[in-house]
Amino acid sequence: MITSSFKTTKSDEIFAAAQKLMPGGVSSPVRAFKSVGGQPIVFDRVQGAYAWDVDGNRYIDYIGTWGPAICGHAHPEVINAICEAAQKGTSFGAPCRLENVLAEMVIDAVPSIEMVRFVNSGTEACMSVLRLMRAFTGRDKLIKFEGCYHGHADMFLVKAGSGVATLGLPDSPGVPKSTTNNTLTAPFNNLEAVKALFDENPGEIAGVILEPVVGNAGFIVPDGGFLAGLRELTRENNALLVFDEVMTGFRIAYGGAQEKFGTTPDLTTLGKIIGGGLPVGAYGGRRDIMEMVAPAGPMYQAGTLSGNPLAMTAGIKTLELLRKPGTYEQLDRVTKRLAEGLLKVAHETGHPACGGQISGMFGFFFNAEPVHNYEDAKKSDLSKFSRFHRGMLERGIYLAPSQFEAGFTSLAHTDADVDETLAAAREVMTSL
Ligand code: HOZ
Repeated sequence: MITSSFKTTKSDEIFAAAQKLMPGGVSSPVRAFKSVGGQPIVFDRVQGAYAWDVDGNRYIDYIGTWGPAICGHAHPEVINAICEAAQKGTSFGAPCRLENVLAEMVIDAVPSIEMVRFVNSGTEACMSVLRLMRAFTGRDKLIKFEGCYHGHADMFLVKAGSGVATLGLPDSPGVPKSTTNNTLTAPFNNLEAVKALFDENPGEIAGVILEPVVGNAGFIVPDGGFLAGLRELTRENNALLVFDEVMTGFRIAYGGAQEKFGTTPDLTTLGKIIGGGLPVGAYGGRRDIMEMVAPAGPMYQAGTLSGNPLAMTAGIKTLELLRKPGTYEQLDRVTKRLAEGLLKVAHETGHPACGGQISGMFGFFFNAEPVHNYEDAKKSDLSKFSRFHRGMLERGIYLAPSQFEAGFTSLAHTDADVDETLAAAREVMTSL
């Protein structure tokens, strides 16, 4: 039931003021709720599996700040560690022991990573890794997949997912053709299309970058053999394979998609969870490639706040919590109940739907046929999704405000939270 206390007066006031101060009233587009309609709600605080807005409404949060909050929001051990670290300063702009600690944890966990460079966001990690791919191979072209999102650097804004898919702007004005001429695209899960691109551009392609499990076109899993097939094709063509694990890293397994699916890329990008809720990104991989990065090698990339002690601390504490036995089993169990429950409710209330989950990452489309790529994802009933989203919001369930974003759970989500969510979903779907 919609609670009679569901009011958004303060959120509406704050958002109206924000629209005069910031483009679209936000600091990042998807959160403006443009594709689902209605006003976004303005958060006041978060804790565990929950978020509270400025009007006092409580939500079960399935975004988790877009992935980082895997241990639950504001985990006391993470917050205490950050507060303690802050006493010694927030940024050094000089080497710091904590960088070694987090680097070792990342190298131990992620199969492809022998050396790592910390940056400040997933976007920064992906734009840097592309420079490295080009520097190492001496080639300019790259292959990306339709609907995959690798941040907002110019050369990736071609048939991109996430916010640009949400707003129907898969390319962007302001990106010169000269920067995207070398960006080749293929449909996700289509090895033949990738092979054709290699055949048409012999000796010119630096590598292939992908989200091994797509989270920015909704949630799309790789078909059996797709990742291994890409590994083979890139090897045959002396090109690099890069997994963008900004979303999947430490989320679908401690070692990410590469551990889960047993395919090891040459390079990997990370973000979100490794910053424990503070801004961090990273790229890493084979030692011989990483040694090209300055000052070890000639490929330049730098950052004043990179490796800062606060972000390193939050990342270290988060990974310490995650590597305790049973965490991924718990995430998987709770999220499976949620994803299977949503599908069951949809089918029982007469709505074609498909979806799935891996560990604490899930997705759901109003689409009868399974989704293998971005074209399939676009066939979801987007108007129905918008109404579903609003109905869930009014019942205290905070879902990603876009069909083209994955959902995330945390170690703080309980069976009771899932039961409450499914009861709300049944009510909303019955009324659609
Ligand atoms: N682009 C991110 C989601 N895939 C973040 C969106 C936001 O923070 O608004």
